[in-house]
Amino acid sequence: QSVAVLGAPFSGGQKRSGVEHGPKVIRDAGLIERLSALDSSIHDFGDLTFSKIENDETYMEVNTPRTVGAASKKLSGAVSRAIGAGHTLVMLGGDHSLAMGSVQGHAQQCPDLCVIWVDAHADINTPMTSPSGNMHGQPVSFMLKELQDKVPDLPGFGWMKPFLTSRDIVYIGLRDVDPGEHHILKNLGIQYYSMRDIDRLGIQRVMEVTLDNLIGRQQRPIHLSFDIDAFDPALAPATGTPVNGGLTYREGIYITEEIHNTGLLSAMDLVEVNPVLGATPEAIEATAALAVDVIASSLGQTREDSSIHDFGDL
Ligand code: DIR
Ligand code: MN
Ligand code: MN
Ligand code: MN
Repeated sequence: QSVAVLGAPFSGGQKRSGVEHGPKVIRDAGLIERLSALDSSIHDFGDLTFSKIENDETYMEVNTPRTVGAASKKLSGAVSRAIGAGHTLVMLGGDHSLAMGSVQGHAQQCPDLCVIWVDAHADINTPMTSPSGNMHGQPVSFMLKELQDKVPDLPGFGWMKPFLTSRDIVYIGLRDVDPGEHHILKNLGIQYYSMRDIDRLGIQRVMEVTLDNLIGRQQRPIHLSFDIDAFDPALAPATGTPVNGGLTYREGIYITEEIHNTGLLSAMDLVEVNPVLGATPEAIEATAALAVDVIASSLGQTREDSSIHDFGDL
């Protein structure tokens, strides 16, 4: 297994600046060292650079569509190349609009992939249902074939055609879903496990059903799109849209351990870490350290054996 780490310092999918510094604070929290301690070879591809697009006017109430479209297009190409070269890809955001690029690039190499979206939010608004106009609340609607005629052609998105069906995605951690999003989830029968479902079923059962739904019948590559705001704000305060009542540390780590144990994780996003929004240096460091734990656990760090050495037969 070889792992590629790719930073995407981009904030144009929402209005709070600072999330473009996510890749730096996650690296500063020791990501590469932690991953190097696992049994994989790590290739740090550095950070992409995104150019600002002038006169990027609002289009159908969507903010900065050309900037977001160009960023995701660039990310898509880089992700596709890394996965095509045989790496497991880790994308460091940046805001969650970037998932349009990372999942699309992944799907170019792995058309049969499935997506596990861990988030307080469903990010499935269309330009018409979005209450904010922010594209980080909309990426899933651009990916789904079933929503093709609900999503207008935006400037900057000519490169992107829907490629996912509603059966290929499962949500975990939802607790702030807009009315239009709820309508879409119900209408399309999309599987989701809200925080209430986790309270009722427990995280063990939620993961069992999630993985059975997605890979029970056929093995296929998994894309994990992890928004740090899935965690409780007490654990991940440095993020743009915190919502009370989120995942515990143990629930979050259990999710990633179970995904690792499938052996099918092919790419992941870790998004929405915004160091500017941490009230103290400790709040920022805690959020970044949590992001590192999520990534390391997804890639095989366990709570049962911190050793990388083989002792043979004892
Ligand atoms: C809200 C917030 N549903 C929106 N979305 C967020 O703007 O569409 N996504 N924060 O991560
Ligand atoms: Mn999100
Ligand atoms: Mn979110
Ligand atoms: Mn392993």
